Formats: sequence, C-alpha cells, structure tokens
Amino acid sequence: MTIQLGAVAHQAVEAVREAGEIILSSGVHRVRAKSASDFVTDVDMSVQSFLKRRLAAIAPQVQFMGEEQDNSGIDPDRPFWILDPVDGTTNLIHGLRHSAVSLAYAEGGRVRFGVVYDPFKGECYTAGEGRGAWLNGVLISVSRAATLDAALVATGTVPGFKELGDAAFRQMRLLYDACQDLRRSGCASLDLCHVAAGRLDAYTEPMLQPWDYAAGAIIVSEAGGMATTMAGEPLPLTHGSAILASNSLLHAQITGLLA
Ligand code: LIP
Repeated sequence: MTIQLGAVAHQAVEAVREAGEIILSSGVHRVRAKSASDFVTDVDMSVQSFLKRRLAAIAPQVQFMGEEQDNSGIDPDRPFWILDPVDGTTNLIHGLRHSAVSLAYAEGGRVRFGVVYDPFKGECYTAGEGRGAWLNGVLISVSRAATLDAALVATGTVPGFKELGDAAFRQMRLLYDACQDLRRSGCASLDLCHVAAGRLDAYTEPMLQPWDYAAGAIIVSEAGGMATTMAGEPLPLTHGSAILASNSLLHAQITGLLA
C-alpha cells in the first residue's frame, strides 16, 4: 500500500467532516448548468477546492479525481482520491437538505477506503477494505430481506441523461410491481449508505459516475452487501456505469427481474 491507510483515512474523515460544515454554513449563490438537469454550484466548487488542498497536504503522492474538474490526466495505475464534493447538488439548490460529501481512495484498480458524510443528519459512514462498515463509529450491516415483496428499493432517474429516461422508468415499473415500494432521494451516495445500514434493501440507477458511487460501494460491500454493474461486475473507476447495490440476498433476483 502506497500510504499508511489507517492514519491517512482518519485525517481524510476529519477533512470531509469539515467540508460538510462548508455545506451547512454556505448558501447557494451561483448555479451553472453543466448540461440539462446537471448542475454545479459555488458550494460544490468551494468544497472541492477545500478538500483538494487538504488531501494534498495529507498524502501529496496521491492523485485527485473530482467531479468538478477535468480528470483526463488521472493515471488509474497509481493511487487516486475520488471526490463528489456535493452529491445531491439539485437537492441542495432546492433546499431539500439531503446531500453528502463522498470521498474514496483507490489503489491497484480498486477502492480501499470510503467515507460519505451527511452534514444535515450528522451521519458519517466509513469503510476500509476488510475492516467493516461504520456509521458514526457503530458497525452497520445490510438488511436480511430475502424476497422482493419485502424489499424497499431506491432508484434513480438519470436526469443528466434524459435519453436513458425510458429505461429508468421501465426499470422502476418492474420494481414497483415486484417490491414493497420505491424511493428516489437524488443522492446516490446516501442511497448506497442506507443499503449498507439496512434502511434500504437495494438501490439501482441506469447511469452514475465513479464519484457518485466509489465510496458508497465499499461501504455496502463491507456491510455484507454487493455493489456491482448490472452484469454483476466490479464498478469501473474511470468512467460511468449503471449500478445495482443490494443486501446480497436480493442481487440475483433483481438482475433477473431487470434483464
Ligand atoms: C446525483 C446523484 C443522483 C443522480 C443524479 C446526480 P450529483 O449526483 O446522486 O442519484 O440521479 O443524476 O448524478 O450530480 O448531485 O452529485
């Protein structure tokens, strides 16, 4: 391992918590549309700049991938951070108070550590490879729901990819007919953490980016769940993908339903 993960992870969690305070203390003053229904605010930029500086001081040899910058120079064969400074930007713009800071550390082609912090609820989710998943220092685990008719499932509507809208709503109808009910929060990283904590039984969305899911995926897997592509493969870290996360018991049932 390139870094002493324990010490670096502890400092990274502290930096992410401080970044969460920027979200709480800043109002949104500027909004820019990157594409239809995909926005960035001055708060996203402030959080990304803050964490880029702090992480460079903590581990200068580690590259930095952030949602709000050009990442074409990232060498995936060398360690890199993966940051979504404000996951749930549209929620933030509308004052919905359901957004998170999502940070992962990747080395050797896989995520080794992740932290997702919800500043509105004061809930900090962390996971290290082989070290379990934690919520505010308490071990968490996925639900035991074994059949779809007992499952509460979160979905996504891919607002930045309207061409995938028909596929998203087709998936939702199939899940709506098979499951107990659906939820759509607008914050993928918290949907993943809620699967890890057993509050949701699964989550799927037809297209997400690595910064949306990299941290949440290891938190799910360390909590006993699975977070994969729709084909059950590891999620890519250099480009976007459809995602399915579950408590493991439901994974094959959902991939079969949505095939
Ligand atoms: C959002 C995700 C959400 C997805 C949106 C967007 P952002 O992240 O959390 O699940 O449906 O399209 O990607 O853009 O707010 O960081």
